[in-house]
Amino acid sequence: MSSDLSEKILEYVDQLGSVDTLDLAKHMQVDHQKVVGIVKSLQAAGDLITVEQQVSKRWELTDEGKTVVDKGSHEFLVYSAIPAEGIAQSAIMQAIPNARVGFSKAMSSGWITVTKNAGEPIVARKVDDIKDTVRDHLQLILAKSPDEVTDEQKQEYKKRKLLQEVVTKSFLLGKGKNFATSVEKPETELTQEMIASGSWKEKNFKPYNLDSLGISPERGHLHTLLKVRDQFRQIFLEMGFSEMPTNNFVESSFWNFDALFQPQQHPARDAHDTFFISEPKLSTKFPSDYLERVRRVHSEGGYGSQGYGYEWKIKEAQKNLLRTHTTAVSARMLYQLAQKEFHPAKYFSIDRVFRNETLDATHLAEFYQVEGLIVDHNLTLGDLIGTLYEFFKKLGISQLNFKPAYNPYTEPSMEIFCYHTGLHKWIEVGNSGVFRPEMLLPMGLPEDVNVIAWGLSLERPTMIKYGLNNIRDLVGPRVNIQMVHDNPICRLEK
Ligand code: FB9
Repeated sequence: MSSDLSEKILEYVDQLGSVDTLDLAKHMQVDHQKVVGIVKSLQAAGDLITVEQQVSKRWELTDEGKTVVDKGSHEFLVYSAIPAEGIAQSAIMQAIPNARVGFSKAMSSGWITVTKNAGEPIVARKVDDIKDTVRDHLQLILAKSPDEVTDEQKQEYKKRKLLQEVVTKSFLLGKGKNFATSVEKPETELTQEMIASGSWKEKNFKPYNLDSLGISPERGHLHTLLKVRDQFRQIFLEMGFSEMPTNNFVESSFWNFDALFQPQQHPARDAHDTFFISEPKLSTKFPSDYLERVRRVHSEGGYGSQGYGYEWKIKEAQKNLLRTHTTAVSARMLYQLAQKEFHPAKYFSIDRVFRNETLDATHLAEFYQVEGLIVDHNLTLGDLIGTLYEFFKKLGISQLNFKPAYNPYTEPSMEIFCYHTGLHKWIEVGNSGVFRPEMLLPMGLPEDVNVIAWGLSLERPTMIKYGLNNIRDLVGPRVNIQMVHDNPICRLEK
């Protein structure tokens, strides 16, 4: 089908020298767009033909214009509906379609009069007969002799939506420098036998389109969460933080709780909130002197603290669990830091934590915790607040509010809120505090060294960023892979 159509076109060009695609379409009784399609493929076949875009405008009647030609112009219909003795204006308005336009045109043409005395205005004929030039003009245009109607009249009828100007793009075809009446599909491959037979010499090869982009190879796509993780990583690295190693989901209660001065009877330490490990059930390797200091600060206090005054049990501390926060990793890092000659440090972690919580639209039994901490001499709550403003500014958040909170391992503690311009409301964006001396001093950190820290999740900002209301659309078996595929890279601050 198309190949002979294209050859038909080439024949026309051959006979006529140059031909317009509109006329071609008429000659060959095919849709103009189809001809244009074939011209495009002929163009791709090398310099077979020359193609020049033509823009032609022509006047065409609208449906209303066609009605006028059939029944007469609106003003003509109004005039015709007026009996010799005149008629009530309202009657005309009801009786004739588009009476309003017709009436005003008949008035402006001086065909009718309106007498407004006491009762209802009466319409009467002003002249005995009229000529419906509008109709005549439209008829001329319909009869393909538009030049007999002046341009301003055409503009007038266009304004009256009786006429419309149709712009048609077409192409003037001519003979190209390699014109032929048959489309010899250019070779796209230089094959071994062509080379062997030398037939390549008289073959016509399709020019290489060196600008064409290759097919983008199917490749994996970072999960949306990991795209956001990278953004957070970037922010921390820009602020001079270094990442803590978090590759240990299984942790001992000692580092997850005891080292953080979280008492052994704290509700978070029971199986309702924490996933304990049955195999291996216990960890036994702890720095014994440090463990002793932790036992003492829990049970008897010290470092200016009265402690909790309960009998601290090593068994409890040995229980393995799935870490409930990456603050356990922070404890390990701070302990290691204390074993060396002290130097200020800034650490961050972004990794999974596990909580045996009631599942709902925004909570799963695991989430990615983002945590930052700064260790230095005489750090204050002010330093923490200042740092939080710096951090959230890089997230595109400038309005923060702080609400006093409680964590077993920080005093003072603050929940962080931001005014989210997109959601037009204040939302909780994290938690923070100054680690307690009962946590730091047993590690061996110097007296005047303080640690400020804060934490948030990865899921919440990701859900807000990508407009997801249910965590299961972000994580888990229900995730629509296309969403991961199509989700643009994440610019948190945007
Ligand atoms: O992520 C949270 N909210 C959030 C964060 C960013 C954000 O960005 C938007 C683009 C603007 C939007 C929302 N939250 C913390 C607040 C709430 O969602 C909260 O309901 C849920 N929290 C999780 C814990 O749920 C049990 C988020 C998670 C969380 C909470 C606290 C910490 C870490 C994660 C912490 C801590 C901490 C405190 C002191 C010292 C060290 C760590």
